[in-house]
Amino acid sequence: MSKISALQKARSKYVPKLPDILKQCGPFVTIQEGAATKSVADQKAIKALYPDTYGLPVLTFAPGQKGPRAVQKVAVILSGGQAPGGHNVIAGLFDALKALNPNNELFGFLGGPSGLLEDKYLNISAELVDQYRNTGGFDMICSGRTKLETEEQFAKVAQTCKKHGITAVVIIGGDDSNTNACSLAQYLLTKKTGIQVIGCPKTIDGDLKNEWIEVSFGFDTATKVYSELIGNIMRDANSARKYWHFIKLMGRSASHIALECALQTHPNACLISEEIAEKNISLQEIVEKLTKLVVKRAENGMNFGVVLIPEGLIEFIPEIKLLITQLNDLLAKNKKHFEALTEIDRKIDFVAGKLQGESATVFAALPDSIKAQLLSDRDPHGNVQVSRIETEKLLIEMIERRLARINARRKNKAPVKFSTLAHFFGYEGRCSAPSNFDADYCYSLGYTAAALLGAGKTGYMASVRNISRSADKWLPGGIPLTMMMNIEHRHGKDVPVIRKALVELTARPFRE
Ligand code: FBP
Repeated sequence: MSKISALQKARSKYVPKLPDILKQCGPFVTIQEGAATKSVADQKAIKALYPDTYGLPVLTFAPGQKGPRAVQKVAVILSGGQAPGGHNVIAGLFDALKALNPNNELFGFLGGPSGLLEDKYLNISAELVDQYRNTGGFDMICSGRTKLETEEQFAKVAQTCKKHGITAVVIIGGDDSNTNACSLAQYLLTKKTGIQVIGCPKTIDGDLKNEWIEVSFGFDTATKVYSELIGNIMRDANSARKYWHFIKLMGRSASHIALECALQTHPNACLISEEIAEKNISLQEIVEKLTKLVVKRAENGMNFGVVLIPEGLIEFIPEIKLLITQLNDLLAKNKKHFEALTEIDRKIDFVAGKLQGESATVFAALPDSIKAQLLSDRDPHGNVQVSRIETEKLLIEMIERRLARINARRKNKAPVKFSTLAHFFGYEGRCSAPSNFDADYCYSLGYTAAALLGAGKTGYMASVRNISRSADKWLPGGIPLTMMMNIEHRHGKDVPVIRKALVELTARPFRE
């Protein structure tokens, strides 16, 4: 049996579409500069932190003079969670760099930002790129979640670049990774290294978007894959008529994925974290509402249904949010003692003994499995790893408890049946082969990044706009990274970050 299926072979031959301007003149563009920009908020503070990249204009492309440009050696990294189309960004970048000058070289640093720090890389060749065109995953050079944020780390990156004569770094990542790209660009300017930095908007979560970045790549494919799976489950539920399916969907913070899948599939219920937070809805109220739905459908003879749950929900439920904040503080203050406890039961008892007020009551009421998950390791950014918290099972268990009380009172009526299945759709969607949209969009983003490098730009994110139209009408260009930034309070400190886009309750998708 051949290792590559006929479908994969056919898929690898797909030729991604480019916007007209890039199709006509390749990466040889003339840069057109818009007016000076400002950050989305906290202008004074952001300007002070990024004096050399603050206020840069938005860039658009016009046809430029063809002819070889100065030789460049470019480093590329994939940062954070996988998203369909990452390999096509690299393919677009590679093809455009070679078009700018056949002697250009592309270094793929391995395992995300840590590859740059530890000088682990491979030379990206045409043969290698050809193996990965239109494929899912990030396995060509792999990814990682190391943060690039200290002076010491920036100095190491500069050292790695100097060692290989690298003239530019392309960071393909989400809001945190592009925040790091912004700081790295400023550092390299301050040190007068001449090394350029360009970011690319990646994340299936869809929360790296704004007026200029219409969508992050991977969102389109992941939501299509999840929607197909959800649709299959809905058909099964409707055929067997005996299970309630509780499906948790990825999306660390924002509920864009759950909302988009709900719009595509019309489940019986879909929770949206942003609405829960905005309307201050408690866990008890969520359970009450879902229980009512189960009872109502049972009374119509339908002991089945589908509920979508965004992965980040737990952190948006007001009383759990407070609990998590207190747990973070408590674990930070008692780190040594806590880590010395080897058994999870003792960790739970230790924390329960220290929590106070409402948080103590909330923690006590949670099933032990969820308590343990809330105490598990934080990610490198200090966040609770929501993908490991089984919110779908928590809701099932709480609804079961509530139904047991209701059934005990339903003397002359049949008890409400509630057979459940819990699912988590996450990893299986984010490494799928890219949709045609993501294949084209990613290739165009990589190509755009190379055009920006060819024009000598730094501190920009590659952007391709007008994406609701066909690819020929897309508008490539560059958006200053500082423009998307503001100051936020994270883990006890005020820090500059790219503003995350959450679901807006007044916008059309949610209203729909
Ligand atoms: P990015 O924001 O880095 O793109 O990651 C998105 C994501 O897929 C989230 O939806 C999920 O919470 C997280 O990654 C899971 O992280 P990990 O891969 O470290 O388990």
